[in-house]
Amino acid sequence: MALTIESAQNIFSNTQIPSPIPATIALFDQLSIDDQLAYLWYAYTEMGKTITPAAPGAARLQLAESLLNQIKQMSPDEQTKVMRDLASRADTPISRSYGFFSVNTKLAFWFELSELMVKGFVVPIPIGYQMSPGVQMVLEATKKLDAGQQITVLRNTVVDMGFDTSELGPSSSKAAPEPAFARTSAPITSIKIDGVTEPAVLGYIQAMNSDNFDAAIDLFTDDGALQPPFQKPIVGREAIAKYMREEAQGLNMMPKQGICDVQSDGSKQLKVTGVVQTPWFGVTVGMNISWRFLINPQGKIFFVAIDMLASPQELMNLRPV
Ligand code: ECH
Repeated sequence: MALTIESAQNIFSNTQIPSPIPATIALFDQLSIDDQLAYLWYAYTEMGKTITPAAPGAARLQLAESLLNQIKQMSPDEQTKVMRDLASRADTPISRSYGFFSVNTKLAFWFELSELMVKGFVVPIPIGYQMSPGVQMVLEATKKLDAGQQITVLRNTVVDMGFDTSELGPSSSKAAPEPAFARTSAPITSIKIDGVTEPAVLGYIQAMNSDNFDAAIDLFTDDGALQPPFQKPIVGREAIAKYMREEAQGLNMMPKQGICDVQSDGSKQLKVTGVVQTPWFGVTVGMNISWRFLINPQGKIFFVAIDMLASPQELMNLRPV
């Protein structure tokens, strides 16, 4: 029987518990634009008391530099308008430029903007703002999440800002190559996963942990797919390679345990749970995740889905009860 992405997406779906992350983002989406910006400010500064992101490298900041310089030169009212335009995904030149940024450049842009706010070059949020009950409610919901889930909420809201450029084709300015992300610690390359000896899985983790995306891609079938958390599958080696270069640099993947079900056609379904660290927060934040692999009878990865776990208990939840 031919493997299909649709059926692959459903492997181990009975072991998945809905994550509280989309529920928190749904509450955020209901806030007014000013409330959304205020929420992000409070959530980010509150979080900053225990964990702070590492400063993005100069090469990455350079990609956002022109926008940041324009904003620095604006009046406080104009600065507030730019932030509102970004949050409401308005069609303005700045919001379009932002829309073309990669995920990490979007994060670097806001990182730098928050620094400029603290230094007084950019108007802080909120000016004379009274926290609304809605913001309070989303902040309360956010406090109940673990640190890995909290940074995912921040990341996903930041990624969604700016004009939606997905229908526009490539940016007219030449696409700058994605700058390298410095690793915060030596890559973890000796991989042992309780219950899993599948070479494609071990090879995948090892390759990803040393940013060797060519080696990781070689493990996929030509029509293979990778489904990042809360996203649709990215199909085909070229598209996966582009995604990895943009978004998977500097990650530390620490799979702990897994299960492997061999199917009658010789394909294998594996679920592996463990912890991933992002170079933004290094060892200070661990995200509990699972990988669901479908390996074809020839030992190639046909599909892998990465899911954020609802809770640490789920790390052990490898069998449907
Ligand atoms: C201020 C107020 C105004 C509005 C805004 C503000 C600034 C906010 C800032 C936020 C910064 C947030 C950051 C978040 C970083 C999050 C990173 C995450 C990474 C998760 C990665 C995962 C990787 C999984 C994968 C695996 C694979 O096997 C394949 C690849 C891949 C305050 C000014 C906005 C500054 C820095 C959550 C889970 C395991 C799928 C990638």
